Amino acid sequence: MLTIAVAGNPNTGKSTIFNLLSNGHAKVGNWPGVTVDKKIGEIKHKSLNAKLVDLPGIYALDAWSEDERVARDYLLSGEADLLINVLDSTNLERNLYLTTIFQEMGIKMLVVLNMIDAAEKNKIIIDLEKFEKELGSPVIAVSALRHGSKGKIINKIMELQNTATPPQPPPSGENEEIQAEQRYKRIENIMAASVKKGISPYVQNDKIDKIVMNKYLGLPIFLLVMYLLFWLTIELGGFFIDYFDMAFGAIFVDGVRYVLECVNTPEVLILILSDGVGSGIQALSAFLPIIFSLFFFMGLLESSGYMARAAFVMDRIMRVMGLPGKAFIPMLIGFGCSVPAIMATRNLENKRDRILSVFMVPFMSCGARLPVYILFAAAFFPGNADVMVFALYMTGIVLAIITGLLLKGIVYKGSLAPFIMELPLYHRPSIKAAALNALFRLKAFIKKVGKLLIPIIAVLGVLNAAGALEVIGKAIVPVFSPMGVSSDNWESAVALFSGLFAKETIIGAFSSLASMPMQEAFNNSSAAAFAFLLFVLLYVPCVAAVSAAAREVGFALVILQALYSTVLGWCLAVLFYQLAEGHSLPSIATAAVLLPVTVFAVVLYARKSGRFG
Ligand SMILES: Nc1nc2c(ncn2[C@@H]2O[C@H](COP(=O)(O)OP(=O)(O)OP(=O)(O)O)[C@@H](O)[C@H]2O)c(=O)[nH]1
Ligand SMILES: [Mg+2]
Repeated sequence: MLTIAVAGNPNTGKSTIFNLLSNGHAKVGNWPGVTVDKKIGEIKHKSLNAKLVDLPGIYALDAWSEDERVARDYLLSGEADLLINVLDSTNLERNLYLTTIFQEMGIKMLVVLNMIDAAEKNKIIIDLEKFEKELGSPVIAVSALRHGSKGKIINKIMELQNTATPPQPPPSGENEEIQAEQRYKRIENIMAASVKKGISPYVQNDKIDKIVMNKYLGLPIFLLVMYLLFWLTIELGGFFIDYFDMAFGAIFVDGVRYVLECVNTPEVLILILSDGVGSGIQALSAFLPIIFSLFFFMGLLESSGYMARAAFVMDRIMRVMGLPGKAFIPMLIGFGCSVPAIMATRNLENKRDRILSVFMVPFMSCGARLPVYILFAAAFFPGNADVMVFALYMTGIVLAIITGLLLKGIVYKGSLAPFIMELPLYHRPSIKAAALNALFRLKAFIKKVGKLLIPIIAVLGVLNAAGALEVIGKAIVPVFSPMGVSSDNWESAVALFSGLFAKETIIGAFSSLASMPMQEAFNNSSAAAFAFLLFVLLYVPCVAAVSAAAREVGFALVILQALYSTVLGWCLAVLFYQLAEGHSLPSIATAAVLLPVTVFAVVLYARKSGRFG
């Protein structure tokens, strides 16, 4: 089968074209470094049947970071029969450098001038015929977002299948510097012959950037954007919660019970299926609108071009503390899900920065935790639920930064890699694309939760019916009593345990087990509820995140991270609850002692095992 690789500079629309050609769902976002691993798809169109490979963006063939290495190694392996070299039409001069290198490699290539819509908008005029002639490779111009581009690219691929591309003779210069100069000279000629420069698209950007990246306004604007993101998510998602709750309750609790009663099912089974699994599903249904709106608004934000600016703004602050600003992009992605966020750390050049990030990312509240917050906040803090949720998000960010500082200050001394990132052009986000993407991610969410939650709740239901769960729950609940979980609220302890598999199961497990509403279970104590949420925010990330992190930095470090975050979560939840309730200094003292002791132990272990360096 024909193998086609999509390659080019970062953020030129490679993954968008990959998705277009293969009906795929590769992650797309408007900043360099979105794709960090190669992704494989298939083109099935009329008579064309080919394997399609999406690669991380690169500027040249020298690789600095993990993702660049993936792209370079693949291209050098010679596995691809044809290369689709994607260029950003508004930035041809820069993008063509890689094209000249590809030509020298002698690989068959189709040059796709993408984002032609943006070029047109900025009055950049490209004479395609001349361009193609000067360059000496087949060229087409498209906008991946416009209708009809798929057919255009595929037709061209089919045309090319039977033609040979003569390799461009490599530059004759004896060292790299001279070779680079020769390439730039060629590019200059191509540009002069075929491209009329319009208004620089960067002028408009600069105006916006002067404000959003302003020394003083940058941070408040970033916080405002974050607040807006969650406020919109809560408003839109929250609006539908009750409808989903009612509809799913009618089907999965009452409906299931009715059907089972009709066929004379034993009461125990009805209890497990309708009150157990059914109410678990009902509780989770409340998540669907929230998850959808979170993904939707995150999608809009990710395609706008603001993420890279936020990283710059945060870089200034983090750099003062010795933390890399580039690590902030994985943290932002972590608001969606920790797994892709942990993967995104591959974009960092420094191994040490990557380890720091893997410790920091899980403190970002992921999409699975948000609904837990919202449901609790709605029950305990009606009226200012959004403020409470925002407070949790901020706590996460602050703790992530403190964690970075701790590691940085004690274990990972050393200088920072400079923060170099091309600022993308702002794009007007496409509502349709964001909605489709959110829908796709929602489906994945339902699949994952369905696979995990239903069996977990069923097992819990059986254990519960046998009376075993209460015994186990009551045995572990004392661990949580200092943070306000009373001994008759053992269901919460069990729910926390089930949250290890996926944090969204916390609510599902709780509702399927608990015989009373949330408020009663927590004795109407909002302090206890908030402490509980703090613990949910901080304790061990879910299995998926843990295993993703293990793949990136190894098992030992991940166990350390899990221990650290759980102990930290426990201490803070206890500290908060005790302070808020204004009693029992001993517990506060215990927490205050435990915290540094843990940190010390972590550091000691790290030093001794010599794993960091
Ligand atoms: N205006 C416009 N935007 C586009 C076009 N193609 C892609 N985009 C947007 O450009 C941004 C980058 O697209 P991606 O497909 O993620 O780019 P990529 O080349 O895969 O980027 P990396 O994986 O980071 O190297 C996204 O916000 C896309 O929606 C286009 O033809 N016109
Ligand atoms: Mg990509």
